[in-house]
Amino acid sequence: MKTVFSPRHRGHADQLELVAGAIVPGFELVSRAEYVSAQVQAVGLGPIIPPDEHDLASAHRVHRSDYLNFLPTIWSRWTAEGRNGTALPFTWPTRGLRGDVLPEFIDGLLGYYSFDAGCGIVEGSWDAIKSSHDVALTAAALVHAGERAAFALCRPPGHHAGAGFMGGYCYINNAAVAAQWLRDNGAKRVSILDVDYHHGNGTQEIFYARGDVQVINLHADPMQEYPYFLGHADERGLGEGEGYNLNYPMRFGTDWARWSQSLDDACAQLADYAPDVVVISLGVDTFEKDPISKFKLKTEDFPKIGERIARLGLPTLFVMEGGYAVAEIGTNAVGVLTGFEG
Ligand code: Q9C
Ligand code: ZN
Repeated sequence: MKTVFSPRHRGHADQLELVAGAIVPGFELVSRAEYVSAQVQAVGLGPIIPPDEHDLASAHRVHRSDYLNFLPTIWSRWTAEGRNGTALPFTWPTRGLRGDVLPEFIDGLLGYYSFDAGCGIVEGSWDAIKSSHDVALTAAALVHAGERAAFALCRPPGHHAGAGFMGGYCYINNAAVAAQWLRDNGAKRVSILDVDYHHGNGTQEIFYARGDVQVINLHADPMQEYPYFLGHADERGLGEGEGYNLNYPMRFGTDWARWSQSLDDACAQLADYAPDVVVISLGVDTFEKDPISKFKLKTEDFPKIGERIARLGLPTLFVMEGGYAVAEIGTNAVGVLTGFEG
């Protein structure tokens, strides 16, 4: 299959994040995407092509316009206050505070448009965010044009980004925008299957009241793990979306034997929905050596994920999400893709 990849992700670099009471170098490293790209070449998965420029029309259909308009302005607002380094929020509109009045000052705006301090912004961030969006849509267009599958090597990732906020290293929800674009270009139903270790809270929120996009998440139980405040099994969709959101929370220590049972069940539900196309939110932070995660999948398990997805027999768009064991991220992510190809 073809891989779509942009070197413009490299400008999103050296971001700091808040971990266990300290501001530290972020886990979402430039080298992540470089290792995956190198492994695509090493195994001869297929050509690596650059993205086409896409407008933000489909993005505006899944994100709030005020949020999308804010994102490219963050760095200039930050530096206008004489600051450098990483732009980060430190206060958020939780219960008991006004969520309906937009502050004017950058610190208030950063908090208003985020749900954690996991989304640092540096000078090159917006260009990287936009390139990641373009990567997802270029790969979606390949599948739309008849390719059985395509790989969007997105960086930064997207699945924690909601309609109006960033969080968890995610700014634009690349998988959601791609799913919307596929709907806008002829697909009647789209399924998003999210296999990242963390619950894709943004994707769930965006499609929660819609029946035309099925969202299925396999993830660490939010009782134990980030993002903590969404991803429980009783979240099944709302209104027309009732029954089209499915969550498979799993406990710390989950291994292939348990995880693959959830995958099998999820694939059966997906097949029942009979979508025209499948979008896989491909995180490989389920790996046993991932530095921020607590599942136990082994390198040999990742090709089996791809094999199971291939058995659905549907056009498939893979969108890169998380995975922080940088030395193994290429082997594991590309392992899913070679497993898919058989
Ligand atoms: N010790 C994705 O995998 N930070 N995002 C957790 C860090 C949030 C992960 C605390 C992790 C977000 C796309
Ligand atoms: Zn993750």
